[in-house]
Amino acid sequence: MPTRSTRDSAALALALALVAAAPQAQAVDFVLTDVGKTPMSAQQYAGFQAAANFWSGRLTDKVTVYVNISFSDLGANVLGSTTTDKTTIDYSTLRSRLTTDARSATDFSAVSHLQTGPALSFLATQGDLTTRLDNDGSLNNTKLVLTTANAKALGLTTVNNAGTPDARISFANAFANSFAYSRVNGQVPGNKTDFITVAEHEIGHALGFVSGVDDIDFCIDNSAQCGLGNTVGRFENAPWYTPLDLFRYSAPGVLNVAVGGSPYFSVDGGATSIQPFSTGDYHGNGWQASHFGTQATTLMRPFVSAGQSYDATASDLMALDAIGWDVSAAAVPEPKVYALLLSGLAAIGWLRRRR
Ligand SMILES: [Ca+2]
Ligand SMILES: [Ca+2]
Ligand SMILES: [Ca+2]
Repeated sequence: MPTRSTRDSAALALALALVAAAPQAQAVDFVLTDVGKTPMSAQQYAGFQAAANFWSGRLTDKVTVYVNISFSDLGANVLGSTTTDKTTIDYSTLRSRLTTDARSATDFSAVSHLQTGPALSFLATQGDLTTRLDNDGSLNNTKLVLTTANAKALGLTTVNNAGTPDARISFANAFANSFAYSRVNGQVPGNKTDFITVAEHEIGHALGFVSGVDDIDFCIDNSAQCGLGNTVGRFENAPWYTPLDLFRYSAPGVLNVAVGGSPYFSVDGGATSIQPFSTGDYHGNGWQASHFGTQATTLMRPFVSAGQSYDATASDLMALDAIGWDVSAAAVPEPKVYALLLSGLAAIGWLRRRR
């Protein structure tokens, strides 16, 4: 059965043929494949396509990201969930890729503040939930994990295709009727959750807005499930942390990938806080660490309230910029996005499923 993506490709090819003389802007391309038991309605699919188009309008890397999408049964109060394909990389290789990929002021600041040498030094949570300065050069210091989409943004090749997608994004059947699938004048009704906002958020995770702190947080209490023993040092000899974790600071010069605490996103070695991060579902602030904090309205904060509509803010774009995406210079968000304040409406969590 042809997928929607196949049909879209055909339509796109025709459109390109008709405007072949016009120069095409470079942009990240998404191949969406609906794999749900019950296929999405045309309206639902169009909502997801709008979210993908948003990112294509902001990111100029000439790469193709394969995303399988579906509606399925998710946990209570979970709107959407993303699982990603991942790959590992030596820290020194990652640093050199980030340096080669640098285009923006954010990038140049970010790479100039990266630690030198083959091994990172950071504050990290141990198996007994204590935190220590880990500068012992073991595998968790020298190797990192990144989503395959993030790897592509850094010019690395991966084996992904529609059969082995970069990400699988699911939306909750339970909320199918609570979502608004399109915006009217940029808004959704007060009693509806903006599907486009949720889809953009989940794509943000797929693109690499993820933290290894969540895996540590989970594996502290689920050692066997994580294939680990019970030693205090059980997190030492595997890669856990991500490119985004290179910008997780708790003070100037203090890289901090511990669960809990008060880490923030910084691209100048911790001197300036762009946004606080959330710090862990189980042993942190109650929200997965793969998010900004709850204080400000950002796309990558951990929840969205009914009636709210927003896209990536400057902070969200800066994070993706720093980890290897090329952000369009024209993509500076309108200042009004900062004026949105948390409403009193009940928040609904969203979840990045663990590996
Ligand atoms: Ca170590
Ligand atoms: Ca960049
Ligand atoms: Ca790039």
